[in-house]
Amino acid sequence: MSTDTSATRVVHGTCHHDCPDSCGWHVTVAGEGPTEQAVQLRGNPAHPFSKGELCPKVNRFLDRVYSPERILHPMRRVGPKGEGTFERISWDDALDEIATRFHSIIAEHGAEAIMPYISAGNQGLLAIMFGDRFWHHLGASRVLGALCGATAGAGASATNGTGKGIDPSDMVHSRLIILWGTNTRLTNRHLWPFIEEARAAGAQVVVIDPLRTITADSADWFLQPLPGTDVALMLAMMHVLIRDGHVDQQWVAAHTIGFDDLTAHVAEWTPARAAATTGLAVDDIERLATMYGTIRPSAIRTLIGAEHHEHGAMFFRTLTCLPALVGAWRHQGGGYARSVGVWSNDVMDHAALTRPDLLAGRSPRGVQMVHLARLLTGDPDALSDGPPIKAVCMISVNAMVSVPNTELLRQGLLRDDLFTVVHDQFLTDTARYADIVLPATTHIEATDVVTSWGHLYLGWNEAAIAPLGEAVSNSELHRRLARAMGFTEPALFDDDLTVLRDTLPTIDLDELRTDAFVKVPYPDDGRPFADGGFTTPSGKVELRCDLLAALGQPALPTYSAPSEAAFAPRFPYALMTPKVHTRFLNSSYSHLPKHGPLEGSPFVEVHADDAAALGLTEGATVRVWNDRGELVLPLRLSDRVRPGVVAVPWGWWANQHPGSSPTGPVANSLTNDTLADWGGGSAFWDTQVALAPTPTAFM
Ligand SMILES: Nc1nc2c(c(=O)[nH]1)N[C@H]1C(S)=C(S)[C@@H](COP(=O)(O)OP(=O)(O)OC[C@H]3O[C@@H](n4cnc5c(=O)[nH]c(N)nc54)[C@H](O)[C@@H]3O)O[C@H]1N2
Ligand SMILES: Nc1nc2c(c(=O)[nH]1)N[C@H]1C(S)=C(S)[C@@H](COP(=O)(O)OP(=O)(O)OC[C@H]3O[C@@H](n4cnc5c(=O)[nH]c(N)nc54)[C@H](O)[C@@H]3O)O[C@H]1N2
Ligand code: SF4
Ligand SMILES: [Mo]
Repeated sequence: MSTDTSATRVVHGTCHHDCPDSCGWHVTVAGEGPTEQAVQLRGNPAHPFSKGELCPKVNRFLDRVYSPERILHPMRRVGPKGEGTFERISWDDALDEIATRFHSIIAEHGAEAIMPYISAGNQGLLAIMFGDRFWHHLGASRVLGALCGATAGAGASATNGTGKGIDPSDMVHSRLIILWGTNTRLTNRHLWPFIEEARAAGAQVVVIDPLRTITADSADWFLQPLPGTDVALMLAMMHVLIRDGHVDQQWVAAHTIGFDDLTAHVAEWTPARAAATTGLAVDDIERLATMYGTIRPSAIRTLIGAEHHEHGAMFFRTLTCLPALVGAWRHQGGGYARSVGVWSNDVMDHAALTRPDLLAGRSPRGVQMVHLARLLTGDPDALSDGPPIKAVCMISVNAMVSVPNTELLRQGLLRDDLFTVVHDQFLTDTARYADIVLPATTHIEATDVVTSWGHLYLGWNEAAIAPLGEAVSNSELHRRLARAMGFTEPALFDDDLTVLRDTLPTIDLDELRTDAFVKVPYPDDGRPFADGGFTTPSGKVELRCDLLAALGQPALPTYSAPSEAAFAPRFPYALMTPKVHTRFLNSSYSHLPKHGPLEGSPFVEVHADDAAALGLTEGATVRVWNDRGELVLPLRLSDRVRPGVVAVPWGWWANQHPGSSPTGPVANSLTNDTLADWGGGSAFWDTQVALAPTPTAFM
């Protein structure tokens, strides 16, 4: 757990950010009691995946911990919502006020009028899930779906019955690696050395992305389809694989259902047809399919970005059919590599952590996480049954930056009759709208276990220092809320170590605490599905999925254009709002002085042809708008986007936009909050906008 020298001690930790790499770290702490200070935070060289390296965000993590901007005590809002004026109050007063409001809301509207809103700002098991116990016991609205990951998992599960894929680091054995809708070098940087290792052994690396990312720049071959059109490309690949005899007939016969239906279905998906839909060249589609049909082992790697579409689940459902057709699962380094968090589920007793039994037979109504803006503004389609939302408790989320349709969300958060609680480390754009702001610990101030979605190691995180000020961890917050509400159910008050022991019954926590990480079970030969073993109703890869048909979705992989395309006559440009900054992790860091300013400031990337057609030049001030919102940004001429596609980097808070204020618009002011086809994600990147010059000048 820690190594002591006379002056300092070194404590094991694991990064908590919503990042696939879950790096191991060491915190060096000097002093005791009032003089205690974390003096260094460095990568743990023994960590098998991150190998001692962190990243440009977390190399300066202590700037975050000791930032003068940290919220260190509870606060009550004293000015108008959004203005950001608060007074310091005691924890007792804060909890009293919350409990009083919750009790009166429950008496008048029922507990479903209260909504927890917990995202993955801290991915520790306790941080993200222990609170479920409290919300279950309260009978609050159940939050369905997620801002991240739910659609991808649901799409892959339709085909395979499970979200499981191969261990991404096994791609060292691959000879063809297709990075499909993932920006590895930025978002999953510690995987890149494994890819380079494969490449040194002869692997070819193909990137498929509507944006020419830094990963695309490092690929052997880059394909740039129009956003949201990949399913057409996949169907044409299937067409070529079948036409040219590249299907592994033996594997398909043994481990799939629906091949004949699929064959008939993709007959019309010629490369020429897919070329017209995707904007790719026919020859490139043929070449990609032939490579995929002939090179072994082949791995398709994807992560999250491609799910942010109305047909995001269909992307993942269709993609997972490809390795089955060519029998890619036969080989180590063959198959499909996505989030591997599902492997950790095998060692986790999820029910022991979240205690659904505390619902005590009730089944509170479900509300969609990505529909926060619609829920808070009483949209009857989003809130079809039950009471209006009267209170929201936001934990580990900066919704005003991260959730789609920000301007509608602002209207919701401005409601006088909405009681908003925010628990965070900083006065985020979201916290400004809170009635009560509560101080959160950083990850070096709380013990937890972090499961990873990028590698197979569980990581221990030991509290290295005592909480600063009056900050509390997410688990302690929920214990305090339970006490303030007058609840007596013992499970709401379990201490952290008890909860972790119950959650990870097969893991020796003392050993984990000493070693810092432990690998979750995974087949030794690295071929989890070589001989089938899928968990669909048929036990096979479902090329035809009758469960989907029962949900009203096509049983066979099917391309559909997004509904947002109907706005193209008024809003002709497709808008991407991606993660592009090496010093940002989602909405975190852009406000810190050694992070945000070093990344410049927001801009809109436009292809030279589009800029010329609009009469715009580099640095021009551009209005970017649609019916949801409007941004005014400097134009950057870019060959990273195709004509017809524009990009605004995401992660900036409002006041970092040129000429803006803390209550100004952000990238998500423009984005689409349509629910994905299934799984409960958002169609962030099916967003159409218009562009025009504007006379506004920036200082
Ligand atoms: N336009 C656009 N929008 C997007 C995306 C995109 O690519 N483009 N990406 C989407 C994706 S994939 C995701 S995951 C979401 C992420 O959206 P968020 O979940 O909002 O992002 P984070 O910045 O990771 O974390 C949010 C907050 O958690 C706080 N925090 C950190 N640790 C703790 C803790 O221990 N306790 C508490 N209470 N708070 C803590 C941080 O200070 C931060 O303010 O955004 C989504 N939104
Ligand atoms: N530096 C840094 N690292 C991060 C984060 C961060 O904010 N900053 N965020 C973390 C989080 S929360 C997550 S979820 C992961 C995400 O990890 P990734 O999924 O790798 O990253 P994204 O940038 O969300 O999306 C990947 C790519 O998908 C592309 N894409 C979008 N739509 C389509 C499409 O229709 N077709 C295809 N082929 N590609 C498409 C985008 O252009 C983008 O380049 O990254 C994590 N790592
Ligand atoms: S943000 Fe990601 S890459 Fe950076 S230290 Fe954390 S887990 Fe590692
Ligand atoms: Mo994410």
